[in-house]
Amino acid sequence: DQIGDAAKKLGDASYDFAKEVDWNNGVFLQAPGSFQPLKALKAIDKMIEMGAAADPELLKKAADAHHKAIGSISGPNGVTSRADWDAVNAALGRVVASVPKQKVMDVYDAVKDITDPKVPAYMKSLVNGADAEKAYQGFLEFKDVVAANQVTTASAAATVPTGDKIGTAAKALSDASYPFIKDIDWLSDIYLKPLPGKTAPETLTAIDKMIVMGSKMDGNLLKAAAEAHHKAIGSIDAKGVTSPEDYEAVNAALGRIVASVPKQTVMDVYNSMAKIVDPSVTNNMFSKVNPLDALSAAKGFYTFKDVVEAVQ
Ligand code: DGD
Ligand code: CLA
Ligand code: PID
Ligand code: PID
Ligand code: PID
Ligand code: PID
Ligand code: PID
Ligand code: PID
Repeated sequence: DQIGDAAKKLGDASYDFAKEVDWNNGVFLQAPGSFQPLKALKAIDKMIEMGAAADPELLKKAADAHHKAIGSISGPNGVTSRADWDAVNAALGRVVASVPKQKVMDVYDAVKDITDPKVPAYMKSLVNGADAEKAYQGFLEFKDVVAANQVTTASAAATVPTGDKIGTAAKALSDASYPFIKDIDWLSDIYLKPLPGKTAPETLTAIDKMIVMGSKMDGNLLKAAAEAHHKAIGSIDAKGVTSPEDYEAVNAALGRIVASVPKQTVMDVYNSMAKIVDPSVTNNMFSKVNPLDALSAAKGFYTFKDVVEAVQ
């Protein structure tokens, strides 16, 4: 297709740049400017809306392309192979083309709103500047091909199951855990801190398992989960906490996407995360909330998971 061909030209223009970026640099975990959690949540909300509008098949293929690209990483900078670099760009270009232009620009504008104007120049200062400009020129040509292949209307909303066992169980889980949700400081910057003692390649291994799980999920249910998160963001209070109803809808939606993949795929995520998350992290989280609320939430989760497993 045209986007695939254009991605090869983009690769010619950008792979030198890609090799020069230090993908293992911890700076990419930082907020791209001053820490503004509510504005950052707005930007993420725009990404969620774009994801919910995207073609689920193309999202799945983009996830697969990333998984494959992680497998061909080499060298100290963590760069993927030339072929996989092109395949990722092609897959993302197709995702972009599957949503109306305005949804893409809304993401750009919202991210721009939390990005210090000095950040792009700083990024450029870490690589060969001429190669960065060559890559950007390639992006500008690529985006014209994407725009020429872009849909003009948004896809239909997801179908949300009703009266299913997971929906009923989600009510009990939500009742048991909402007090805990209210105890958590959602606007803290602690969630942007590096995991103690873990390198980027180690962390990427666990993220890879999530990518694989995402790729196996039922596309309609994944879309529904994104829509549920978007709705929940719309009802947050000043402390970032969503309403009980929207919280319940998020739990139901996530239970359904978990049930749509094999158990082992879920356990692969859990086990790889358990390897990189030191117990001090969990204990620190626990120390900041009411312990009885946390224990009630945990009990609710362990009951919920049996219902999910039964329909998995
Ligand atoms: C950039 C963009 C990269 C900056 C990276 C910041 C993004 C961080 C995202 C963090 C989000 C949170 C997610 C994580 C949450 C964690 C949860 C725990 O360098 C601009 C200005 C605005 C930049 C900010 C907006 C970036 C938006 C990027 C997409 C967002 C999506 C992704 C988010 C991440 C999540 C992924 C899943 O656009 O951009 C560089 C540009 O900066 C440079 O400016 C451009 C002008 O826009 C353009 O108009 C033009 O002036 C150009 O061109 C210069 O500069 C000129 C000529 O016109 C060209 O022809 C050519 O010759 C060129 O010069 C050559 O120099
Ligand atoms: Mg990605 C984007 C890393 C998994 C879906 N992703 C980005 C970039 C960053 C990144 C490179 C955001 C920051 C930025 O804009 O820099 N993703 C990244 C990693 C992983 C991952 C490390 C780990 C596996 N992503 C992942 C998965 C999905 C996505 C699983 C779902 C399938 N990701 C996704 C989308 C988008 C990203 C939809 C974006 O739109 C965003 C992005 O790249 O926006 C431009 C700048 C970008 C780069 C350095 C890489 C692109 C290089 C282009 C082709 C040429 C360079 C041009 C110029 C020099 C700089 C960019 C200017 C900009 C205005 C265009
Ligand atoms: C400018 C000036 C003009 C010239 C110009 C110009 C530049 C405009 C630009 C630009 C626009 C632009 C847009 C970009 C958009 C990036 C969008 C990224 C989206 C990320 C998403 C992440 C996610 C997911 C995901 C799916 C999940 C939901 C999420 C489900 C159902 C200024 C050059 C024209 C870069 C969507 C993918 C996993 C949230 O206009 O003169 O330069 O860049 O998890 O959904 O699971
Ligand atoms: C524009 C203007 C509108 C019209 C429009 C428009 C286009 C927007 C577009 C577009 C946005 C867009 C985004 C693309 C992003 C591509 C990102 C590629 C990332 C590749 C990576 C590869 C890799 C790896 C990996 C992880 C490793 C690092 C690597 C570590 C820690 C402008 C059409 C709407 C194409 C990250 C995965 C293995 C490098 O908005 O008018 O057209 O395209 O090895 O991580 O090692
Ligand atoms: C400039 C002027 C214009 C011309 C121009 C220009 C240059 C702009 C540039 C540039 C922008 C730019 C951006 C780059 C972005 C790279 C993003 C990489 C993201 C990597 C990640 C990696 C990671 C992980 C991971 C999970 C870990 C955290 C991390 C935990 C809990 C100035 C040329 C356009 C290079 C996200 C995945 C392992 C961080 O605009 O005229 O030159 O470069 O380790 O999670 O640990
Ligand atoms: C233990 C001991 C026994 C008792 C026991 C026990 C506990 C086990 C547990 C547990 C397992 C467990 C699993 C959990 C799994 C969480 C998985 C999260 C996945 C996240 C993903 C994120 C993503 C996306 C997304 C889609 C994108 C890709 C991504 C596309 C196509 C120890 C109690 C049985 C909590 C997938 C969603 C946006 C990466 O066994 O005695 O306690 O918890 O962006 O994909 O867009
Ligand atoms: C298990 C054992 C195997 C069998 C198995 C199994 C089950 C795994 C499961 C499962 C995992 C799982 C995960 C669930 C997670 C639910 C998470 C809910 C999150 C809700 C949020 C709501 C909100 C917001 C929002 C953003 C705001 C904050 C809030 C800010 C900054 C165990 C079956 C495989 C159900 C976060 C979105 C508005 C609070 O593996 O043997 O069954 O379920 O307002 O952000 O303000
Ligand atoms: C313990 C002992 C057992 C019993 C037990 C127990 C407790 C465990 C606990 C607990 C675990 C736990 C975890 C918590 C996790 C909260 C995660 C919140 C994430 C929030 C995010 C917010 C954000 C943003 C956002 C984007 C911004 C960055 C942020 C940028 C660029 C010990 C009870 C089981 C509470 C990600 C979205 C706005 C950070 O196990 O016997 O009690 O709690 O602002 O992006 O700015």
